[in-house]
Amino acid sequence: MKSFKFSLLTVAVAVFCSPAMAAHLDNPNLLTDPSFEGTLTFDGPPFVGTWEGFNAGVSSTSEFSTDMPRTGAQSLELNIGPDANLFAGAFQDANFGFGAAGAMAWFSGWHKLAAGDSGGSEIRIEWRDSVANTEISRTPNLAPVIGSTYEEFIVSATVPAGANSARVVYAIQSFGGALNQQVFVDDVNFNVQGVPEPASLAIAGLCLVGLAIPSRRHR
Ligand SMILES: [Ca+2]
Ligand SMILES: [Ca+2]
Repeated sequence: MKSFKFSLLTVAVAVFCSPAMAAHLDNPNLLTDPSFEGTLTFDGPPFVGTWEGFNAGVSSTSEFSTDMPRTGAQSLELNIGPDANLFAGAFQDANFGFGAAGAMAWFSGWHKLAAGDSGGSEIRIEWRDSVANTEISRTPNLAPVIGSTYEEFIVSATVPAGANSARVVYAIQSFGGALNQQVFVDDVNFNVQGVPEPASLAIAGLCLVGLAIPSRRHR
């Protein structure tokens, strides 16, 4: 009877703590305004707490628009006109603190092309030291083919030593030749495994205690 109770406890702890909490969306989202419902800024640093837009100027735009939200009232809308060497995008810095080296991190979201358009995008994480204001390294660009209905993208990476901040970047460009492209992005998420909200610390502690008890009994 005792071992049966411990089996149930083990199962309950395992289901609650391991697979579910390892999934990327179960870690707290470290981005501000992940659904692009606020205002896109073009005013330089700081880049924490708001989205910063950038574009090539002529025939290129970055904006929060109400044309194609996936959720809420707005999404990020990026446009480049029918010329080569144009670009448009947005980024935000998310600070997660020093000491996370080796932890898994994810930048995910949803995107779609305007019907009839073609071309891809460039999605990446730039790892930074926010104190020294330097870039440590960056992930290769994720360059998915985008469909005309909202699909999820995920850039997954390991936090490098020396980084305490991530600059998440979403951009479109026509450096390879003329495009006429309109892309919508919504519901983005950046999280680092093991960087919880304060409220999550109590749950993590319970998981450690729960997993420790049955393993000692089985010896
Ligand atoms: Ca939205
Ligand atoms: Ca700004």
